[in-house]
Amino acid sequence: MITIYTPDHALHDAPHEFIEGRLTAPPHESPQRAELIRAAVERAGLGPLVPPRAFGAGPLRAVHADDYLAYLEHAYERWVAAGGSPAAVMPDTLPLRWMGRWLRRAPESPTAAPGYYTYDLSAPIVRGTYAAARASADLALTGAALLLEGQRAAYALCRPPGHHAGRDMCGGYCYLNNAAVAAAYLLQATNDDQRPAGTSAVAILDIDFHHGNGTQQIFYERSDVLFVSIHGDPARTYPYFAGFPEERGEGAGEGFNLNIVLPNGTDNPRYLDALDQALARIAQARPRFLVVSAGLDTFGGDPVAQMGQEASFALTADAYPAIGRRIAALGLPTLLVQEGGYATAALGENVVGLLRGFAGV
Ligand code: OKP
Ligand code: ZN
Repeated sequence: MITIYTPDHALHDAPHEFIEGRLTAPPHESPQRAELIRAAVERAGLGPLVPPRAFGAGPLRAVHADDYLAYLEHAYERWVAAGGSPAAVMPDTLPLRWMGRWLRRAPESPTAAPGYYTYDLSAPIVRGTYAAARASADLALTGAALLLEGQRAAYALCRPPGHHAGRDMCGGYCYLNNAAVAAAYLLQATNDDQRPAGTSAVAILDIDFHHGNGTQQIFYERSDVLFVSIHGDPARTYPYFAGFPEERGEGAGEGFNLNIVLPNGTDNPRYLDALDQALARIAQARPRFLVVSAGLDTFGGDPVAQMGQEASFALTADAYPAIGRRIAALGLPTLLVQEGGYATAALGENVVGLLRGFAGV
């Protein structure tokens, strides 16, 4: 298994995060996570570690709005120049339902613009955030390119993660949607006109504990990318406002979005059953490529999944090799993209378990 890695992830190092009204430090999504995973992957001798190639902003535009990309690139310097706290960009005014009618464009003020492009208080922007997010997307794109060149699989050790980032919104530690960008890039190798009805050229399987609301939004009205997500009940956990089973896609995308919700305390057997159901849907779509949003926060005791009184899963380390094996059994060229996973003592071994299971070693 090829792992694509860059130390540039560390350019994104947020000073704090809000959890239930408390400003807490350090944030759960930290540079240490990626370094722990890199060390474990190296120790396990799973295969080469390769650096990303530089793709430029072009492939990002297939997924993200131009104004959002420009915002992300300049948000920090403009915020600081306008008197915002140098600790991090963080909105203080968020347009909610009643403002929808008048919500057409971002405010010109650099201290107000974050309210337009941010939907929670879990996505602070610091000086290096944009560079790190670009590097993270380049990892996923490099993995996609390797699949196009004939590799069976690749693992992009992405950080910051991506699956909560929408077309023009950051949130939930995510700025650029790495999995979505890779999926859109893989579409270039597929011929849409010749695709039989009911099939998708690319499938995204999201196994992070949290629903991939950004990915769902990006592909909601499209049939060329099937989105299947297994996650905690949004009635009881982040991202709260999306991820329900009745969200099945719209227009041309109807039937190409599948949300599988599992209860609080879900254990290995229950999870693997749901995974089989997800994989059956993917097999039915006969995609040419699979992108996996690989979050490890389904692990029992994960501190982000288990925030406050909220629901979480109870998978053990044994689950991850089994998950990897089952995904590999689809027989598709597969890009694994790192998403969440915050139980740092077990994170490296759980990633290794997933990759070993996939590789059958
Ligand atoms: C990112 B990923 C709960 C606040 C939650 C954000 C969690 C982001 C999870 N009240 N904050 O692992 O899917
Ligand atoms: Zn998560």
